[in-house]
Amino acid sequence: MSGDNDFVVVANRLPVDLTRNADGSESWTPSPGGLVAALTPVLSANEGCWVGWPGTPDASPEPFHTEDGVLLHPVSLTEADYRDFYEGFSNATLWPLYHDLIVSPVYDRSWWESYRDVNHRFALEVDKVAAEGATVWVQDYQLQLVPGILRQIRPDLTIGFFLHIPFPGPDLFRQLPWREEIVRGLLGADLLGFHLESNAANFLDLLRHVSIPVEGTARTREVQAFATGGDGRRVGVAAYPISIDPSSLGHSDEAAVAQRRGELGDPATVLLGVDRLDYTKGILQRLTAFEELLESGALDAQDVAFVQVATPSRERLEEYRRARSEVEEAVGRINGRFGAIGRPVVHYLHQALPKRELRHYYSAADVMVVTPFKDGMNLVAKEYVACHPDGSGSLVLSEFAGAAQELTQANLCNPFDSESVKAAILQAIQGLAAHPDVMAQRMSVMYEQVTTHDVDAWANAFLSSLRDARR
Ligand code: ADQ
Repeated sequence: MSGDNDFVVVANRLPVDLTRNADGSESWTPSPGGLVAALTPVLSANEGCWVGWPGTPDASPEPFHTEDGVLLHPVSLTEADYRDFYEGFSNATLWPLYHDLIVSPVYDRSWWESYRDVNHRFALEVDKVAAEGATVWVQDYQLQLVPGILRQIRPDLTIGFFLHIPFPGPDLFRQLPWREEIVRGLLGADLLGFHLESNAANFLDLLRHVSIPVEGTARTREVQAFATGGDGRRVGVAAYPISIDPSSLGHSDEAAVAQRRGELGDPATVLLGVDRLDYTKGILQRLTAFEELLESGALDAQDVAFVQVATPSRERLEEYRRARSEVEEAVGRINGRFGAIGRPVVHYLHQALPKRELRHYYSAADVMVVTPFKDGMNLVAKEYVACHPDGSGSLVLSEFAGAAQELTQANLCNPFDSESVKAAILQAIQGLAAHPDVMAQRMSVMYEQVTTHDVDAWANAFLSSLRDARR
């Protein structure tokens, strides 16, 4: 079967969420992510279609066109699919395995069967909408079998795949009982994209380990490596570091910044953390480092405020519930020890903020603290930098975030070592006071990097390699 769309994006989620209202009616809320912003122009220029889950179990809405002329084609997931495919195999097996076992992955055969089944259904939906010879771009770890299934049923398609999270070293990946199926699934693509050269190199090492022929070393898009798919096809492998759409952040002004700082009690220094509440992000460890700085007297609670915004995430999973309760316990303890009535030292929000509001906090923060144990890229670090065109502010960044490869002028730290996190926070605060010109120069270098390597550049680079891959 084939449809009439020349360009199809397939992702676990559609770029809009279906919400069921209290009166039983349904409405769509856009999710304004960078990926959506980057892909919408390509999709609307190419009679494009986005295939994905509408965000509510057991919902089967009809396909519809957005104002930009993009066809949204929903894939229905049952409550059981959500539990086994999404929460189970995607987020309790693959997510911890690909993030270097920060918690232990659970290997459960019934979750794997659900993953395989849901990947099949996604591929069949793509088959319905993709025109003869169309380009299909598959996104992320939830859909790693889709390229292989599509290759079988639709050899006419050009298929790209991009992994948004790290790819682990071969010794870790080999733990996965279904490792061969996943590799075969990925090799159905014409081009496999990773954030970093090291992720691509891990994938190529794995292939060598299982005697799949590989030519070259994956580098940037100019220097791809090639693996050999099951049918002898060449599969390009390269790194395409994702970025942000700086214009989507809007503008902040002095009044908005002054208002946010005033609400915090006008401290000398505002520190900020913004994350999905995920155990990979190192939120507890950064709060503990902050607490130790207060305890030692290196920081004075009168002079500082720490704002931590944490978006609720995957809340039915045990490890996420534990991460949340540990973070909330630490916030309470730190405020109990160092706050005063009406003057907490940590301001904690467990909610998603509108981008406009987030922008004001990014602009108001003197020091952004980004301390994941492992992160594919980390867009928050790039968003903060993009909100400081005048060179103000300072970034504390984990060496284990993909973004550290590009944002080399940040105060880099090792999140596994609390001394290193503390030293980076102090360096940032003291640097702003003692060497403002040097700090401004460093922020400006990073601003230039983020604004010249934006999400459009990322999408164009990947799609141009994908066109070359099928020539
Ligand atoms: P995430 O793990 O979700 O992404 P990140 O890259 O930081 O992490 O992106 C989070 C996005 O959500 C940012 O755009 C941020 O502004 C927004 N966000 C976070 N907390 C928010 C809040 N409280 N309110 C509103 N918005 C909030 C995965 C990978 C990353 C990779 C991206 C893109 O884990 O490593 O960078 O995909 O490939």
